[in-house]
Amino acid sequence: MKEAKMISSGTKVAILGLGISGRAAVQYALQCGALVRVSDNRAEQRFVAEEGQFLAATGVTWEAGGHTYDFLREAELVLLSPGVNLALPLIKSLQDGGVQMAGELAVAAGQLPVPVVAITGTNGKTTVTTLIGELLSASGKKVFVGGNIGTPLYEYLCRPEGYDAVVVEVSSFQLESAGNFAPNVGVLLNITPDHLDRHGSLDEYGRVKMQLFARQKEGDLAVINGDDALCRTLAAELSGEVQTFGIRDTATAIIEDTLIRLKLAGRSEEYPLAGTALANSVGLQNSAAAILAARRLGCTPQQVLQGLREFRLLPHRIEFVAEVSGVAYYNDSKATNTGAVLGALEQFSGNVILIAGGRDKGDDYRLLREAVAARVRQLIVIGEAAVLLEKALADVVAILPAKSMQEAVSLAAGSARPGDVVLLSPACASFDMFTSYGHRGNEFKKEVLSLQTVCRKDRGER
Ligand code: UMA
Repeated sequence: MKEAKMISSGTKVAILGLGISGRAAVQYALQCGALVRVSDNRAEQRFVAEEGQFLAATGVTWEAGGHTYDFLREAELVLLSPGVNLALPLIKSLQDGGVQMAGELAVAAGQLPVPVVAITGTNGKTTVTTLIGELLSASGKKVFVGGNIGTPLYEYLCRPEGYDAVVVEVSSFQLESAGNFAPNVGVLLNITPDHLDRHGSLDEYGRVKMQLFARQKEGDLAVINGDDALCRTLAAELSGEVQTFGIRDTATAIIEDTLIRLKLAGRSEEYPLAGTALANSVGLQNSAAAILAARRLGCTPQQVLQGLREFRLLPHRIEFVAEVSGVAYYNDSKATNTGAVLGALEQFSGNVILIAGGRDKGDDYRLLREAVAARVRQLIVIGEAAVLLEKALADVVAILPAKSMQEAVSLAAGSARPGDVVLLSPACASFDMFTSYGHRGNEFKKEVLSLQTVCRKDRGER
């Protein structure tokens, strides 16, 4: 049921941060008839160069080079971009002055008249969001897929017509300002250390993740990873309906080798996934979560199985790039925390040449020690976190530093023997050397493919 809108004609709205989310917030607020102003921390010259066209087209009032109290206190409501840290003293001052704060989930709350599935977790969010979207589409539904995946929910709010369901990827940043947002199905995939530079501790990060379920009502469902100890502990506090997935026979969706067995309302359903892109430990967990959500939203077992079989993995997630001189190269640039790297290393039996490093997010790289000792023969470190990785792992693996992706791939090729795997799985953000994890992954692929060309030429092939 729809509730009163947070923004209506004449509401004074300030948007904090003009990125993907902020620009969509501006469009939505203007559509509602609000009086809109924008505040961004980019230096004015850069801000005008990057956003000038948008500012001119929308005609909004703006400030750049930082956020000021005087500019923002003119607003009744501040819409926060996910990248804005709520611990900023300015936010507290504005709240004390009676200004309301909201993120896109809070604005969307009560404005989503169709079933909503929201997916969070440290790793796998984008894959599971895409997968659930595809499973629902396969059952004939028109689905809006958005959120942290890259299409803000504001876009749905601007044009909601015709959709039968909303599937939204939700980050911990977004959950900090989620207001009354309550999905009909909330999915928690896993919790391992990430973004600790913002959340401060794993406990706090876990607490924020649980906000996904905080406002759920009777009839709503929480889907939780039953193999993840922290998820299990936190889920024990939930009072609503919970379904779990994992290898335990108490789970609602049990993973047995490459089969997923569902126990729903006393009936058993089987989803054999051998031979599909999802038939590995990470893929099976993601599939089990997606099956529970899709079945809850009315997809038939046949539609679900067909959708799972047709699913193709997204780029930069343990993506096979090429085989060069008997060595397989994999791009896992999306692995920006230790949990994701552990998941990737699990896919290989050993003889891994691992390329890792980038911008540190406060993760503890000692969590990698056991897996690296067991499976990695050579570690190549890049970026700002190189020293931290060396400190955490130098006594369990041989380490070489590289200054660029080209040097990293070249060193990896020099160390690798036929049968080895070269894996880019950085455990860090990309922004010290690249514009995004996608850029980093593409640079890796470019270097691998040029290596392949050189090797072919050396062998006299075309
Ligand atoms: N800015 C300020 N003040 C601040 C912080 C940022 O003015 O205190 C400005 C900066 O100039 C910046 C702009 O705000 O250019 C962008 O804001 P943002 O960092 O919130 O990023 P958006 O472009 O709006 O993208 C956000 C998400 N980004 C983050 O959470 C950091 C995107 O997730 C998301 O796809 C997009 O909204 C649409 O919903 C990215 C991400 O890295 C992919 N997410 C993290 C993750 O997946 O782990 C959480």
